[in-house]
Amino acid sequence: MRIGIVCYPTFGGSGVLATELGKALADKGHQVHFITYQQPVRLNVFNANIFYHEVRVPTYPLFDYPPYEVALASTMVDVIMNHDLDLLHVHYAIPHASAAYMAKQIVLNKTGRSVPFITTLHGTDITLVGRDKTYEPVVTFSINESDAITAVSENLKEETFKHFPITKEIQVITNFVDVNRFAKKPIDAFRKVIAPNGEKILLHASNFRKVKRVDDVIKIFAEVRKQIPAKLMMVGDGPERPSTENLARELGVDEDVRFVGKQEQMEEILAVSDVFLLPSEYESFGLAALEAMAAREIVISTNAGGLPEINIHGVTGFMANVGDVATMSAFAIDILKNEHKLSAMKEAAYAHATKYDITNIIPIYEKLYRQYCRTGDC
Ligand code: GMT
Repeated sequence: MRIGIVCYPTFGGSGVLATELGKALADKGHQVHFITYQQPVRLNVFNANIFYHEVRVPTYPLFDYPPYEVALASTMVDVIMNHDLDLLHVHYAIPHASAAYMAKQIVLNKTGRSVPFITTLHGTDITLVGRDKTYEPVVTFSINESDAITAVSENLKEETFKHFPITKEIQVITNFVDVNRFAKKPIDAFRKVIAPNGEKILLHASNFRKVKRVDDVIKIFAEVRKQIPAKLMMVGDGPERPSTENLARELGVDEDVRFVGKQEQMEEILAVSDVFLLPSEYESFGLAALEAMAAREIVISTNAGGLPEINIHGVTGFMANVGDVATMSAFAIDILKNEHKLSAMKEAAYAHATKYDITNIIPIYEKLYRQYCRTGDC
């Protein structure tokens, strides 16, 4: 099949997922065309089946806001027509679904061909941004106009129906992980650099937005640090980072916390860590937690959104209510003091992650594509 993938090219979960999906489809012989404003961060391999089309947004002094959605829809039209795409798969509704709708109408008008588009809902496009009444009518319309709609968790499907008048079925296709890539042997030398005296290593990775409650990560670590020699790695970057660094200083744990910024080789970092902390206000799924589990790391998270669908309390990690720092700290202290239980739970986390292995999920997307593919030979 010839598939167009539209996503955010940054470190966010939806872009990561879309890129990994495209790479896997290309490996299976499909022709994949990424349409984004930048090379996606995980699109770091050469594959003859992968094409990248940059969306350029010409500026003009009149524009306070360059019309990205228009540029995106026009690029979609160009790629559909010149590469004879069978379908478009857009990740994150805003503004990708409405741009896809526009592109579809233009191609239909020009050629009489109806090119299907599939919209995958990822999280904040529904639970945060999309619900803003400035965007809601366009979001609702373009989701309903999608030929197929998928959501990355049961929780996100429920949230979508709760907050938008959606008239179509939403298929849940969960996020996935390439277990082979993440189940790496820890590099001892690397572990020693971070924890020279054999300290336990806790990890958090996100885009440091409010919804991630990064302050809670520092507060949990400060409690753990009172009882156990430990280090904390903070991966990623975003608006909350400066205040989080301040908090680490205020709580006197800054010597043991490393803010390492955005990292491409997450698997090396995950492999040496013991506990992944994700105290988010909301996660539709929590892809970062799944990648951690695949790397044999246990997850201590909140029970918000779709997290209970992947983090099994007492098996793959532990959960508490949003903001319940005391309980999350107690879970972390308890498990880090019990080496035997920690090892067993790490294996359980890994075993659970294998259920979400990329090889199980890609065929589900291929099946969906075949249902909508315009040519009979798909
Ligand atoms: O987590 C973020 O803020 C980034 C965001 C995105 O769209 O890039 O992530 C959302 O999509 C991910 C991939 O499906 C999910 O794993 C995340 O849970 C979800 N984030 C939220 O719902 C806050």
